[in-house]
Amino acid sequence: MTAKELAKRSIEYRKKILKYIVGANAGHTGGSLSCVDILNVLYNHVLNVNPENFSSPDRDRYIQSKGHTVEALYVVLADKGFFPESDLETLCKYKSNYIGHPTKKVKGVEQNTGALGHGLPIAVGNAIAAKLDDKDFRVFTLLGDGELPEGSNWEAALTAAHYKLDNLCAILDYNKLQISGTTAEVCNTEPIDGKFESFGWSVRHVDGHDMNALIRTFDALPFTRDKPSFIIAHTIKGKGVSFMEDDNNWHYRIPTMDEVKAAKRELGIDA
Ligand SMILES: Cc1ncc(C[n+]2csc(CCOP(=O)(O)OP(=O)(O)O)c2C)c(N)n1
Repeated sequence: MTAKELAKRSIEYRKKILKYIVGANAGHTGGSLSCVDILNVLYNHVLNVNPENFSSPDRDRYIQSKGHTVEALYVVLADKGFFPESDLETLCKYKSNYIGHPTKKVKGVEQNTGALGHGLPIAVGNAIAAKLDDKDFRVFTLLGDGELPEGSNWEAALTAAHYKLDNLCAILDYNKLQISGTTAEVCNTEPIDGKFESFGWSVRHVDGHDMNALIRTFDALPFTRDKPSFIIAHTIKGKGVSFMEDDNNWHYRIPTMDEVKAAKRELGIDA
């Protein structure tokens, strides 16, 4: 898929994220719009994973550590054919498997997440397993900048470098906001690049909404032989809808029908 095609796909994904969040009357709107371009490029350009090979031990692994933005993951997995999109009409409804955080009951989901700070340690374990089994699959995990203070991340970061996990890539959805304020106010982790470099990772920055830049960055993996790779993807919470962008009220807020119409107009889709 070309960068232009990917960009078009992201508009569709954004529209669907809003649709299913409104249908569920639940969901993490801002954070899903923040990370969906990264998921788009991962699933449509990078990952060797699809509904047919999902039970193969050789598939690539994607673990969404910032599990609360599961709506972005669901719309991408539905688009890739892991389950019928109509399943998402049950999102957050009684007895549905499509709950508000990733669960392995949903095909395509590698790991249950949502309690922040678990994705990177699990990804490290998967990457070590690949090395031990002499397998070529790669492991990717998406972290939020608000979850970085979790101590488990730093233990995992040390371990990844120690075991020279160049089959591992962690991507940071660096939108500078978390649940109750800016990440800098709540618990400052800056300088993030310097910290990961000092822990033995190879780090690059990228615009997390620029398809060409994301493609180039993922194509360059691993950035350094024998080192795990860390991508700081600069993003905007609520990206694509001007009145949601960089406004943390949208961390967990459901748009009204009028707001959905306005959002769709902005996205260039008939309301
Ligand atoms: C262990 C744990 N502590 C607290 C929470 C509550 N929580 C849910 S989302 C969130 C903020 C996460 O911020 P970030 O990862 O930056 O997500 P984004 O702003 O991109 O949505 C927090 C603290 C949680 N899910 N898990």
